[in-house]
Amino acid sequence: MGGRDLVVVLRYRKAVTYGFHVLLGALEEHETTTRYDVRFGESAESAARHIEAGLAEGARVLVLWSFYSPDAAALAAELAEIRAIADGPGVLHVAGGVHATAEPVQTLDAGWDVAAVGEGETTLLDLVDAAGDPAGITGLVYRDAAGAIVRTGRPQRRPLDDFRGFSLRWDRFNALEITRGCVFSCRFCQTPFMFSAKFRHRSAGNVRWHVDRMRERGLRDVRFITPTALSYGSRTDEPNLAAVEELLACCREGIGPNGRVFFGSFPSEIRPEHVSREALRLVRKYCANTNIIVGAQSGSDRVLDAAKRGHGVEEVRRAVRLGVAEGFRINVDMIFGMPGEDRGDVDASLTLARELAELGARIHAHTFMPLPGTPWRDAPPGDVDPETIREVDRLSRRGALYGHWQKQRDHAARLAAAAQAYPRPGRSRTILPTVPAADGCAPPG
Ligand code: B12
Ligand code: SF4
Repeated sequence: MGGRDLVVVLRYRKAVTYGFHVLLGALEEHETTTRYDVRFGESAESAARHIEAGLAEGARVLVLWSFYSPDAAALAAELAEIRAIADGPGVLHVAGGVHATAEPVQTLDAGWDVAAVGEGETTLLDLVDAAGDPAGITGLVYRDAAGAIVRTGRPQRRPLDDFRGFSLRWDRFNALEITRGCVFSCRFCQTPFMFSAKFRHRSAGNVRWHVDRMRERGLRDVRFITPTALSYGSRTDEPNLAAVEELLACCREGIGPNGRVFFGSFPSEIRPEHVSREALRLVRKYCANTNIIVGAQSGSDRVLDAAKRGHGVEEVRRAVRLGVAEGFRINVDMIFGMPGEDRGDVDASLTLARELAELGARIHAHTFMPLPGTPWRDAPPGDVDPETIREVDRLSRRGALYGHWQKQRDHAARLAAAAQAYPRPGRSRTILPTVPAADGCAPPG
């Protein structure tokens, strides 16, 4: 067991795993002189035990955390718990992912030693090469000995084909990321700000390599991570159906007769204006899903404009009708409580929800959350009045509506309080648009 320079402990939670799997996929192919080992801390207690063991072996211990904003506060409490059990100068807690990227200083103040910002592949490989010493590694934010914030800059954004989309060595599989970044810029969403406002697609050949490996391992279901499914292969806001067909055909063939391909269902939602008969027929031809998810977000064109969605309500109606006509079950994402939404807008959303439910769609209701890393980070938390809640409940009882929108109300309030505690330079809550503002799926998470 001895002779290791570095023990990498993942605080591995079932809720958020994909980012870690992608990082492990990059690590398994990386040649380094550092002698390291990776261990999975599936609970606070097991993470603490791995840290203790690493220290006992005389290794430096790099503890990696990956989480989204709503979990940040609870995990900060867990970090303190772990530190109370196992800690030492050789232990470095690094938080990465969407929250750490958007709020690095909040992350440090919450107790982590280092915040990793942006895409993590090269950052992690550099950290492993340096046996866990963060000094000078690009993509990090930390405090120096005097307590001043050090920012080492954003890591390079590399082509998706450069790294594996899951980990063979550690046997960790997930929906395959086929597209990173997004040309739309919906004000409630972090994706284009995290990964850039351009699409980067994994090539069909590279996707096929992954599908072949999955089949060899006896895995049967192929799913995709993408901000907007029908944008695969496109550089613009228009779909590229030829590229989509090439992708689906090669996955269908690769996974074999007993396998299944899912496209247009979570986590690969479809924008409403991209829904066409031709696109739906491609899904039916190659895929196993009988449902698709379409992002509507609001039944008010005014709110959609303010959110810079890049489509209107009519496109949503058309998408649902087409989907139903082609025999799909349609799930429609809607957000209640968006900034500037007034009673008339809420009524318009409820009317649309009822109309789509009549057509046979199911509404996936969300409460607006002012998410870090989005243009609406400083907006007031989404609130939903009792009357709307009653109507939404009626739709839920009919099975026409689902979602964690009540829980999201609590998240929203906490995020708004955190945003107020960390005002962005030059910004204040008063500059929020109460309505129109004119940039462009569903809340992808
Ligand atoms: C898949 C997904 C989910 C899945 C996750 C499944 C899983 N087992 O991992 C599920 C359904 C659980 C989910 C849930 C939610 N999600 Co979600 N989800 C996504 C989605 C579509 C893809 C995320 C992903 O895996 N991307 C691919 C991986 C490779 O990217 P990544 O995780 O960011 O990791 C990279 C970097 O961040 C970094 N990195 C990540 N971790 C670490 C750690 C270290 C140490 C380092 C160095 C680097 C690093 O390196 C990775 C490779 O470059 C994104 C939108 C998008 N297109 O990105 C939303 C997104 C992440 N979700 C979001 C949200 C808000 C939620 C929910 C709160 C929504 C809700 N229903 O209430 C919940 C919260 C769940 C929770 N407990 O935290 C937001 C997060 C914004 C924020 N600031 O928090 C996003 C960005 C969408 C949006 N609206 O903007 N989600
Ligand atoms: S909501 Fe979807 S389309 Fe809009 S910016 Fe986010 S990922 Fe892109």
